[in-house]
Amino acid sequence: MKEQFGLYLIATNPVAGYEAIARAAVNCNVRYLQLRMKTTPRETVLEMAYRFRAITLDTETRLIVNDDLEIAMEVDADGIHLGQGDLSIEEARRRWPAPGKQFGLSTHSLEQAREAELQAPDYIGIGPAYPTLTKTDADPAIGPSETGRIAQATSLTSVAIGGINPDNLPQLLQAGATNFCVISAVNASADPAGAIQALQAIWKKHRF
Ligand code: TZP
Ligand code: MG
Repeated sequence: MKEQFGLYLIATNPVAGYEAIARAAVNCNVRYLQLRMKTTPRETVLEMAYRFRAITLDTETRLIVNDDLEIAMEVDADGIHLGQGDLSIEEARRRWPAPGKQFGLSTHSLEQAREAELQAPDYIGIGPAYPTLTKTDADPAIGPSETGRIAQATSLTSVAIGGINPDNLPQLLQAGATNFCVISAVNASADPAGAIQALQAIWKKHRF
């Protein structure tokens, strides 16, 4: 069953602070919250992952850890997000057999989305939909039409990502994207709850 939940939030360098953005996600019932601290020492990431676990425990918000399976397992997160060059979904599931854990995979083309169906992650990321400055090694943007086409073509739950903001979100949803993921549109805001609510309101109005 393809899930529809709207916003998937990644926490990376939030101007309001990591705990404030995590609390905002929980208060706004955001379905997925991913901790993504790529350039931070592992000890600090682990510490923050424990804090995120405490904030999201017994809430509607699923805590996903980016890249690091050991941290995800240690804090008993709800899942892990992996890229094309990371551990395979199969290997991650083998190493983390706890029931109900979510395994996400980034894809950048229809071909990769088709290939992902064979690996059966719980969801795929699709993008970058638009150019992004947040991920320095991001693939070239595939554009809203292609992002929407892949979201419609795949049998997997999907999340569009890359350069998404309140101005371009309607166009992306009209093109067929179902769920969407942002970093800067919420992390750059001093009022993360306000930014989340604005995006979710657009999603509710323009989803189909
Ligand atoms: N993967 C593809 S684009 C991207 C990631 C992690 C960055 C998204 O950040 P932003 O600020 O929403 O463009
Ligand atoms: Mg990765």
